[in-house]
Amino acid sequence: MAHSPTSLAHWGAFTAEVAAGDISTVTPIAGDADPSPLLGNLPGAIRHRSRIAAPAVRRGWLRDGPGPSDARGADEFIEVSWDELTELLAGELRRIVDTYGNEAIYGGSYGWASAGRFHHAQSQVHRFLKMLGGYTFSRHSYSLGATGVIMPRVVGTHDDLFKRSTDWNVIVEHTDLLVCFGGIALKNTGINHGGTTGHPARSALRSLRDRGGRIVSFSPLRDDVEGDCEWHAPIPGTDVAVMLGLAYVLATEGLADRAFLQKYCTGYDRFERYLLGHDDGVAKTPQWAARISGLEADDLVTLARRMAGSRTLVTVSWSLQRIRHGEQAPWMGLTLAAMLGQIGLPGGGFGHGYGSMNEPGLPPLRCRLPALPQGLNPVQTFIPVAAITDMLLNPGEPFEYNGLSLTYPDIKCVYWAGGNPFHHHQNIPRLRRALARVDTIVVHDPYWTAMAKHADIVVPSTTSFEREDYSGSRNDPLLVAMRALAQPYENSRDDYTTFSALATALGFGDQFTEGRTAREWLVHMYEKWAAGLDFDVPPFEEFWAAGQLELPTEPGLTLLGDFRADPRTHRLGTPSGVIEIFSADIDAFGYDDCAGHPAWYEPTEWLGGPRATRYPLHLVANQPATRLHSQLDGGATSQGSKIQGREPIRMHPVDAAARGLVDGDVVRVFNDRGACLAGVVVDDRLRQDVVQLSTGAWYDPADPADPDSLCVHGNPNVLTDDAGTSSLARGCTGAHVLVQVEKFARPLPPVRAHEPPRIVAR
Ligand SMILES: Nc1nc2c(c(=O)[nH]1)N[C@H]1C(S)=C(S)[C@@H](COP(=O)(O)OP(=O)(O)OC[C@H]3O[C@@H](n4cnc5c(=O)[nH]c(N)nc54)[C@H](O)[C@@H]3O)O[C@H]1N2
Ligand SMILES: Nc1nc2c(c(=O)[nH]1)N[C@H]1C(S)=C(S)[C@@H](COP(=O)(O)OP(=O)(O)OC[C@H]3O[C@@H](n4cnc5c(=O)[nH]c(N)nc54)[C@H](O)[C@@H]3O)O[C@H]1N2
Ligand SMILES: [Mo]
Repeated sequence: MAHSPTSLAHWGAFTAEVAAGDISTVTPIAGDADPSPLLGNLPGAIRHRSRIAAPAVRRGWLRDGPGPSDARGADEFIEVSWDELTELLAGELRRIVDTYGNEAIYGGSYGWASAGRFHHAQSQVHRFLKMLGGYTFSRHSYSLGATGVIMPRVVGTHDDLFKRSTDWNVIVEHTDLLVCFGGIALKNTGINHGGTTGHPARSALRSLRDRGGRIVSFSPLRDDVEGDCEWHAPIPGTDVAVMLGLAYVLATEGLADRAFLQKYCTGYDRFERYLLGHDDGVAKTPQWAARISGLEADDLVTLARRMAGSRTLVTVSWSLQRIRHGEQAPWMGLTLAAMLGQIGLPGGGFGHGYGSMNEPGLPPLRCRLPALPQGLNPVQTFIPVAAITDMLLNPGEPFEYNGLSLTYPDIKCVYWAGGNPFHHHQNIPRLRRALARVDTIVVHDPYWTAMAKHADIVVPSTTSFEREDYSGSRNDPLLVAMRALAQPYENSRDDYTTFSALATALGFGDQFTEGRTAREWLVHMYEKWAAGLDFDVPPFEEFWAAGQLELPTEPGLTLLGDFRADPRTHRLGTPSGVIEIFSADIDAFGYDDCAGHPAWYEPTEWLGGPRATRYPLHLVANQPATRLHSQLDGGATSQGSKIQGREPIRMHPVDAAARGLVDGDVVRVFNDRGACLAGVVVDDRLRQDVVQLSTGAWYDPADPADPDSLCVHGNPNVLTDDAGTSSLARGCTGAHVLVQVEKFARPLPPVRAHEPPRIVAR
């Protein structure tokens, strides 16, 4: 048994024992004070039965050639050699480009893939497709679809809200009142894109409390803040109304900081007219907010006064913008913080994403990281990332996005490497119908995910544990060498090797590889990076031997501290240079679902609306505590949470009793879009009428040929609505959906999600 040097996943750095070609035990690195439980999914990940052993082609595609097909997801596969795969795939890409043009390739290929600066699947696939002549691409993320559009317009940036957020140490020292909308869910802070080598959030919250700081959490789930806190459980999706109720108290009791609003903001007056009801006759009083949110008006009045009297940090989790009208919560959170006048003061102001990812609160690097050059995409056509089904079903149709009138392209080939749309996209029955209409779907993945099973050409990738790389992230001090822990599984290959062979077959091999092996790229990227730094780093071999390299960071930041200190020099990137509580640009778009100032809009999927009479439970489809998205769902930590093999659904005791349900029952969760099975966990740490079913259980249709089939495993995206946040951002709205739950009385169908599809001889 060999003990490895350090390696790394998006959820932490570790060493591993390796036996018989697989990870057997994992030990977090010594410096990580609060390692992620997700490390428990790694043992057995390399030789798991869901691995793809060899290149494979869907039988119907091989037989009939490219074209629309309803058989995707139900068909058998035929294994082919690498040479045959390269020839088939290169030929098909050439055919698409020659017949329809590069725009007909959708290469958005959204997804988290694995950590690693060189083998990062997104970087590889985008570099390859750019050199092929380009592809239709996607903008923004499922994570921050609404924030990514609204916040640059109103505060001039979205990235810096996380990258240059107020440091945990500043919060610990200065914040008196931490008012968190969406809690600070420690389960989520295990993760950081590109990996993370320390997890300070838990101890920061503890130290804050030790100093006398108070935490107020607005969330349907009590355990979104661990330990002592004041818990308010509004009806999900009503946070903006709650914030307006608080703002009303500030505005009418002389508690709003008018000097701050005058100097650092624009458009407060326009917003205040709305707040006080001068235009629509509806004053957004605490009583008004209480009627919508189900909270007590007096509690809001008291809290607003406390917020004005203390050093207060208002935080908004990312989940609050992954719902219909998701633009409003971060914009209104910022507005509320602006009214308190503490933006830019240590421990006060605004935060976005504490408890969503590890990054907020961590000091940023003072330098960039080594990177694989990407080149430019000759094709300009794009969609907002979560519009994939809309695009595939509506070629040639116009749509609105961020003030632009755009047209959906006619896609013939969908190319995916490093993501899983059957994890991330809403309304899977609709997605399946959309995927059925293209000519060819190509998927690179190490595992037989549902996306791989719905592909025509399946490319078996290695995992990051079977190759050499290094990784780091912009708010973590360590660049970590990732040593290969085992040989590539069966006939799998890293994506670089696949794309190199394809590029060679297509005539641009030298341009793609620049004549370098993967190892030579690691050295080259490192050396190029090192040459651009204003401090010295050791030569590559020395870094590689040491296993890690500590980089300088910028501790002690306060978000927008420099803007407050000197608003002229640190003018924001908004049209006015200051915070836009009213945006003339957004107003000019004339959208009826996103006006020029933050406002309350009734969502469709909420307990206060008409749909709730048919589907009376509000399902929170949040991030899973036991894995990263769908990754390693077959691992021990994830499997350990399942109930009779199904994903757990948490229910309030009153809701469970009303349906005759007890712990361990299997239920059918359904609405008019679809249905899935899940295993009941009765828990009073939820608001009544709320159920929680996290994302990430692999889609497992009882009848793979039927797009409307019951998912027997518990993927909430068979239920969610594929509606955008608004005409402004068209972000993902998968966080919320209304459902009904009933006992599943029939014999339990087997879970086959992690079994490979049928592979047949030619
Ligand atoms: N209902 C609902 N839906 C949601 C959300 C929600 O809150 N509610 N959240 C959304 C959010 S925030 C996100 S970010 C998305 C996440 O959606 P994704 O990022 O698409 O989900 P992952 O499961 O991380 O998919 C990554 C895939 O990459 C594969 N992979 C790993 N390493 C490699 C590699 O080296 N090469 C290749 N080729 N493949 C590799 C993995 O096996 C896996 O299949 O989901 C979104 N979906
Ligand atoms: N363990 C783990 N951690 C992860 C991930 C993962 O897959 N697993 N994914 C990572 C990724 S890609 C992302 S983008 C981030 C996402 O970060 P978030 O979007 O913030 O994560 P969620 O877990 O969806 O939501 C956080 C909490 O918000 C609460 N919430 C939901 N709806 C409402 C509401 O209407 N009002 C209020 N007040 N609260 C609400 C839920 O109770 C939920 O637990 O997480 C990251 N962290
Ligand atoms: Mo995300």
